[in-house]
Amino acid sequence: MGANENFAKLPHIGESYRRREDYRFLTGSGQYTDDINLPNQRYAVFVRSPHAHATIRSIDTSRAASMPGVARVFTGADMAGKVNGLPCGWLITSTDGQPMKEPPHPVLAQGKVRYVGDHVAMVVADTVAQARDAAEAVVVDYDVLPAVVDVRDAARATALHDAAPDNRCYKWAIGDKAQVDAVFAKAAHVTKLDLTNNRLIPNAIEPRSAIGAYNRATDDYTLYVANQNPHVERLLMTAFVLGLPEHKVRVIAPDVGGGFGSKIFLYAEDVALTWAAKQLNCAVKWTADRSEAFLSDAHGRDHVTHAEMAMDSQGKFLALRVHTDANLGAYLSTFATAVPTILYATLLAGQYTTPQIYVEVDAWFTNTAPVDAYRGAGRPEATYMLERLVTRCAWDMNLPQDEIRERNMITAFPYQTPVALQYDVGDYVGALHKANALADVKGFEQRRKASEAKGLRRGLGYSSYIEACGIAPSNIAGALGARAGLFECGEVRVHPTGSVTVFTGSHSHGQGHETTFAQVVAARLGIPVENVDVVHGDTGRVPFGMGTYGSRSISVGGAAIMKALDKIETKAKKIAAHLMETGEGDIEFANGEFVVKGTDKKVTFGQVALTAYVPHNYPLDKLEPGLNETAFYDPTNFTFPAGTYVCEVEVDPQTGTVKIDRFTAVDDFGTIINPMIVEGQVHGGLVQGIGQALMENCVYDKESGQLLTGSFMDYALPRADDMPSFKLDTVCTPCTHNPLGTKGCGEAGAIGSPPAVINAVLDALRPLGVKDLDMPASPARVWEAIQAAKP
Ligand code: MCN
Repeated sequence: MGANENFAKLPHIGESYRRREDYRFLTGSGQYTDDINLPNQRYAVFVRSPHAHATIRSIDTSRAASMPGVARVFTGADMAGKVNGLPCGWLITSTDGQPMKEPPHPVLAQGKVRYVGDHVAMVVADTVAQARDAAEAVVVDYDVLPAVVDVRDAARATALHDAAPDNRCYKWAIGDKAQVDAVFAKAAHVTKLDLTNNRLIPNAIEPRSAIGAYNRATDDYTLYVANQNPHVERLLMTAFVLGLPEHKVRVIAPDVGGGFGSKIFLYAEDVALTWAAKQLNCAVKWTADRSEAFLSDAHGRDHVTHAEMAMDSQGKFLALRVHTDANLGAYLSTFATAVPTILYATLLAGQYTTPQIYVEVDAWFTNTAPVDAYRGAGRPEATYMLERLVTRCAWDMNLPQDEIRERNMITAFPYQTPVALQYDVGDYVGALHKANALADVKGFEQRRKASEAKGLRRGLGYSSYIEACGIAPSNIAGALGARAGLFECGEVRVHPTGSVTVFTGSHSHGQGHETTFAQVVAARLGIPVENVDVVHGDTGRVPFGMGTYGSRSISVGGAAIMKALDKIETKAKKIAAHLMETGEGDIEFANGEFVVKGTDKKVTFGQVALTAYVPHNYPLDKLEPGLNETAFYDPTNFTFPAGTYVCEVEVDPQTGTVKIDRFTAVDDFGTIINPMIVEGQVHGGLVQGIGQALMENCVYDKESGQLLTGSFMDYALPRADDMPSFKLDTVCTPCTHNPLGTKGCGEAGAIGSPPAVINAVLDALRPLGVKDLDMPASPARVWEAIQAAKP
């Protein structure tokens, strides 16, 4: 199936339809997991570790178990030998000859706790209040051990796991070290940079929530869960943890109030609730409160990196050398191992022709919450590192930030990078020029002078990002050492009246799939968009699915639906040929009509659908009744959205306050299905990226391992009034290998924006002698950097 050049021209494509799902969300009639209540339902509360690292000497549940309303108190001992540990779903292969360490990750602690918030016991009672009271009555005797939270200290710290005595999970490298070293030895100039990518806490509006249910009559389980990929959740839980046949477990992810990656993973709570439902023969419900979410949702980022760029005397990039230490937290979360490797190191060519690249990653266990994918997952870390380094190179070479970028940008496609990926298409210079014009970069000097007259410093920052979306082609993921690739499934059910229900393995939790997927189907079949319904998030209704993350849904999930629609067209043509008494090769399909080539004889899509279910004089030996097709689509490559972001800030040197005055984003998402939804996605991503750059920071106490930013009082989320009015535009080079020509848009803003902001802040502060600054550029940090730079 090649790219459909004409797809973008079809009706419904490029139309800003309002999101049909918004009616139920805005009128309070959405159905989130916590809105669901089942008959015979009890409530779970988890006893969590107050210590970052400790041996459990004993757990006394006797008083808690006898308290009013308490059904049972479960501990790790109850599960031992019956429930396996949580698996890491996407393992990679170490490249240093040592096996990757995959220590056990018990659902409830077995003898040891490894981070504040680790699961120690689960109390199930008739009400939440009773469960909470009883949880406080569980007495745990801990022997506290030294904790480590900073990845730089991990190698020398007390071991968390017997399987990893030096706390290192793996070492992974890509590129030819000897060749890169040789280029560095002869380079005219080398620019070096040390930086930290700050740890973030995802904070979706809806906290995690789940209900485990069991039907003794049929021996079936149902798990309702706020989750982004119900089939993967079911597969991991049944095959690895509970040892159940998959068909005995139905996972339903109803309306989900945001995830940003944090709801992809199989969490301990989901397993414990499902298992307990059978033990107690009742439904067991749990909804995290916000404090639990801070402690126990998988966190994001947390890299420490040293990077070096070798250049010739004209600022042409010759080689890039990078070492990164990645914090994995206390246990391996589902996709954790892939984030600092496959999703990070392979992106380090960026938009540039750097011919030699060597990247080495050490991944470490620490006494912190597990770290996994968070909006962008590896790609924001790659972009932040590279785009900070490129701007530093520009300053070292006395070149404008845009000039050094343009000098090094890839202009011929397809382009094979030295770090495994092959970019199919792009227009990087076009996006840069458009961003310069839209941002009025020419007027910057004048605005800088105006700011100076007010005692303020003004700075301009660039970031030219690229990301690999449409995660993940099995062939490429496999070649990079991952144990699994990620295809997608779509089923198209045409009803006798010609309306259509589409079942997709993608999961919408704020991205508007119910609207955009309907646009795709309506365009392809030439029917009204209102005639298409989209079903997702239920293993009992959707044949299979890999879920939503890695901005994959339209390009992989949408492509699977397109493949099923191809099959629908093939069969529908046979039916049309039968109706018009001609050969199927004579039939053309366009705009919802089947026409006999070269004649005015035609039947509509609706007539064909009806005939499929009311087969009149049907050649049953050649044609089955019904019009219902399923397809699986495994992409041959990633999609590569790219763009240039330009940020302009004003900094008050007296207070360290940074104000974003202008922010311009020019992106290439290929063919755009719904411009309004895409704009919304970019806005959301930008806010998260700017939040990381200026405000958000997850901090653990170095000594005790306590989470210091465990509430919104300490963890600053950006608000609308922290944001400027964004200027957005696009360039368009349709993806060459999926039938829609689309590239993902769901993470771009969060990937491209942090370096643009920090580069702008540094540009403003350079005249004051400030050379470096880590995120978040909070007023205190900026002020301190200004003071430290004073002669
Ligand atoms: N789209 C389009 N044209 C394109 C590309 C996308 O019209 N060329 C539309 C799609 O049809 C879809 C939306 O834009 O309706 C996003 O599509 P896509 O880029 O394929 O991303 P996904 O749907 O796979 O969403 C995942 C992405 C990720 S990885 C994170 S993290 C994220 C994000 O989406 N989390 C979100 N956006 C979010 N938005 C909300 N509200 N909540 C989250 O948790």
